[in-house]
Amino acid sequence: MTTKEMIVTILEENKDHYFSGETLAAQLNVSRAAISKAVKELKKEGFTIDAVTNKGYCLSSESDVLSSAVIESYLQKNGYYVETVTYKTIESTNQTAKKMALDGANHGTVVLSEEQTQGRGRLGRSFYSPKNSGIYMSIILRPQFDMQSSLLITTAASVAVCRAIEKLTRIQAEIKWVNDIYLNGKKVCGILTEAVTDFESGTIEHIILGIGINVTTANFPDEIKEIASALLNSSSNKLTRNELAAEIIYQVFEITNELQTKEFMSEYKKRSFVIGQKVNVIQPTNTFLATAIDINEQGGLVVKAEDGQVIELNTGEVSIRKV
Ligand code: BT5
Repeated sequence: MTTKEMIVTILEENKDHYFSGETLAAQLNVSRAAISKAVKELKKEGFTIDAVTNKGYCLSSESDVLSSAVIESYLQKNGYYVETVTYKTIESTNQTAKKMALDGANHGTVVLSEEQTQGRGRLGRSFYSPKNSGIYMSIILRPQFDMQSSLLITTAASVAVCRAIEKLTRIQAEIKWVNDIYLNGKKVCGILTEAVTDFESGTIEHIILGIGINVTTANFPDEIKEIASALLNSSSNKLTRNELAAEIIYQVFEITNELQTKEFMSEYKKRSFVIGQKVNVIQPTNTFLATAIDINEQGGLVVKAEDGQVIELNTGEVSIRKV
């Protein structure tokens, strides 16, 4: 870690607490001039650091800048040593992560960005990703598990995101099959999983797990303002996006241990708000009304059509709307 990264990690983990230049210099074994120079650079990067004579430096509780050093530090405390890369702006973290995976990036590498200019949803849809208010990230996974278990990663990731949100905010978010997280009837998070398979062996080489969360996002564009919302109100928010991103990454790593046993499936069902609801099933060539009755062991949605026929829908090309 550079001096700058070490300072920001100390300050972010002790927000509103002052550290003198002398204390930081001694702790990091560098000169006070090096501390002062690093603080100046951090301010330029957007961190709100107060510098008060005789008290020292303090990161304001309003400061909320994504930082790889801070995220990695949170993860290390939980036993995960992975590389994270943070951009100010990028077309799509999934796209960059895919390139990095092809270039040999390690299992667990994470790409994050403050903003995406071409954030992607499923089936060619887009994901609105404005700067400074959301978390847009892609985790590269090189699965040790079989194909069937790998297919459940989106289902598992939805539970992992809910666990992280609940742990840090006590908010109980709900899941709309298959990949959306909802709060008070509005979407706050979407997940896009893309897998690269080895054609000859039929095994999965790597998975790009893309997660987009509206943390304090406001002013959604007209097309989505009725359906989209943010997880937190920016004025009452004390949680940093670094903490939330790190917790989500941690929960994703942890839940991959449940892929074979499928332990998380009962939690997925409990958190799912479509079971028992009337839904409109939208397939590429067909749309029909049905009642959602269950989620099967493969993460598929089991619906009962109006003619009584029970149909199991797989995640691929199907969308549902509540009616
Ligand atoms: C998704 O697709 O919701 C998956 C979104 C995944 C985004 C992440 S961000 C990091 C990574 N890099 C990427 O490029 N993507 C991933 P889908 O289920 O197809 O939903 C897309 C639909 O959600 C759109 O057609 C809109 O109706 C709505 N939508 C778009 N932006 C939204 C937002 N910010 N919040 C809530 N809803 C949104």
